[in-house]
Amino acid sequence: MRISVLTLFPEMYSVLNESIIGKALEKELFSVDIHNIRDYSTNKHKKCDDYPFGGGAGMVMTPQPLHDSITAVDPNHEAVRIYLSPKGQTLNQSLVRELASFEHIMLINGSYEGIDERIIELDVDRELSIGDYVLTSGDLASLVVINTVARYIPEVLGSEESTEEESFSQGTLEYPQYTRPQEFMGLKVPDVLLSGNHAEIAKWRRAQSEKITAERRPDLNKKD
Ligand code: 4FL
Repeated sequence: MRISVLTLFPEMYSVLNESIIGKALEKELFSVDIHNIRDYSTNKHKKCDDYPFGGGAGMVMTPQPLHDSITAVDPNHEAVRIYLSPKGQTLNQSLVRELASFEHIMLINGSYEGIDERIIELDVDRELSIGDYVLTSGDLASLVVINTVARYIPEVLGSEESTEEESFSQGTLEYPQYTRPQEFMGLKVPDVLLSGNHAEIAKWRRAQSEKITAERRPDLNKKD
């Protein structure tokens, strides 16, 4: 899988060199190519934003650098072009799985005041939000998309991690986990987990998942 990123803040993506994602990129299990939208501005000062027609606060990203960077990186429109925006479809685990099935996605990042609407009309396939709040730019949302999608790429997660049993994968929240020691600050690990009875352990975990999901997230539908 290939993920192309168009941004005014390429340095924000240095976090991709860390942790499990950094390892996966080193191993070339997928690729991320970062493009600075400013490099495509034909303005003599490389300007990429301007005042909104009709007035109002803030600046709007101009269409030229966006359109030229999008078409330079994806000339034959082979990528699924995604604009990160609070107006978009809200990301969830099933949408992450869908995005992970594409060969090439492009993440287009605007500043918080947004981009010229004509770019959305001309060049964008989908608008995606990571939640109901406003960021200073789409870039942190793009990093969330990259991180969540990468976990579905074969071999990115080691054998100890799994996308099958975790929160949301069954449409439920995950059961509580414990590790050594068996007693910590007077608190004991539930006996069933030490019993070696795998059927009883599975039953307990299922019951715990259902209880915590009903308490905290009754809105989660069983299939997510
Ligand atoms: C994008 C917020 C995706 C939530 C400002 C610019 C945003 C965002 N999800 N805030 N883009």
